[in-house]
Amino acid sequence: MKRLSFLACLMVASSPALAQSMEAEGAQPDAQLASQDVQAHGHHKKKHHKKKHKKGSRAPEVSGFIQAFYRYAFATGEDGVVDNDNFRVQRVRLKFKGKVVRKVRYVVEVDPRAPEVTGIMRDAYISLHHLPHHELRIGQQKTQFGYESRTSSTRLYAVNRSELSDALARGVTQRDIGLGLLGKWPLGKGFRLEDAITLVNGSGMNVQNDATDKMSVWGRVGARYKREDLKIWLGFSGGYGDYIDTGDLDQDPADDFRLEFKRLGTDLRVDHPWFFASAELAVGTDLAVGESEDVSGYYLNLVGKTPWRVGPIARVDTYLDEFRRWTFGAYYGLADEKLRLLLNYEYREVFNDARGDDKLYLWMQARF
Ligand SMILES: [Ca+2]
Ligand SMILES: [Ca+2]
Ligand SMILES: [Ca+2]
Repeated sequence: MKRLSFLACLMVASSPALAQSMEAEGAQPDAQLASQDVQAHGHHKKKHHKKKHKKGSRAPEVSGFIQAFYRYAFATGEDGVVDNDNFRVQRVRLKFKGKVVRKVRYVVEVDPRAPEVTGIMRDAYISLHHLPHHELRIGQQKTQFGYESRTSSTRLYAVNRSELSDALARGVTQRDIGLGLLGKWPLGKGFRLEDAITLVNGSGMNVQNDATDKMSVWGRVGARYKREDLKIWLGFSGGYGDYIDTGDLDQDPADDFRLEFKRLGTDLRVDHPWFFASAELAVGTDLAVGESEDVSGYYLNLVGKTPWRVGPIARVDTYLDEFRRWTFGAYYGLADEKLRLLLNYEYREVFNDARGDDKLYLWMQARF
């Protein structure tokens, strides 16, 4: 123990500047909040248990959330068939993160509710903070494209992610295995440059072998402007890679085929004391069995703010001309709050080329 602390002293003494920049900025809003909480709680005990606290700083920080909803389906479609109303635990996450040694941290996140074993492990990466303003992630992580797909569901105002997020802003799954380099550069005068790139297998979350001989690349470059209570983000994203599409028969490899994709996207976000607005557009091509198909989609999302932490929600999201959904409703609790409620009515104007069954959601989230 003595030897360890001696070594630590030596390391810190030999690079005071590095030691100061040790607490690199968390790349995820969630991570920031969680560490702020821990710091706030830890503060009171600091004086009395200084030694204990120091030792405990290597202990994992545990956080997580539960999201549950009640859903009612309306028979507004033309097929005369409608889903039963149901209760659902939409997501449960347990997150462990912490420091290994100086400038080396880790994140492990699990979803114990996942119906399939390949859905249980979510984030699982080691992060290195040796480069200025950057974090290098090694392991399973979200691929970087656009705004919504990179963002934790805990911060969104819709029960269901946009079709753009699900169908255009990612490969097989939202997370994949590989390398990620994520940076935030303060430029002065309220501007910040944001850059992020991920190089992954492309075969999907928790798939340890790559089914194709190509890696997939997802990246985004953008800027944030901040003045008093106003924040504006603008970003441009791209994606390129391939994967094995399982075709119509999920369990039968006979109809599997290789799909090569290209994506370009832009995202705009405004956060103001009176409202939050976000919009994304993504276009691209899918190339499979010698045929090329153009794909595109967009969403516009507007959230009103009031002094009572409640407000209205409106969103439209599309995919080609085969999908158009309007989401109207209300919320209690802003994006970073622990207790949040959502009321979402989904008017499924076009769902698989036809009028869909509308859905009503009453949703609740507790974060801990
Ligand atoms: Ca129906
Ligand atoms: Ca691949
Ligand atoms: Ca198949």
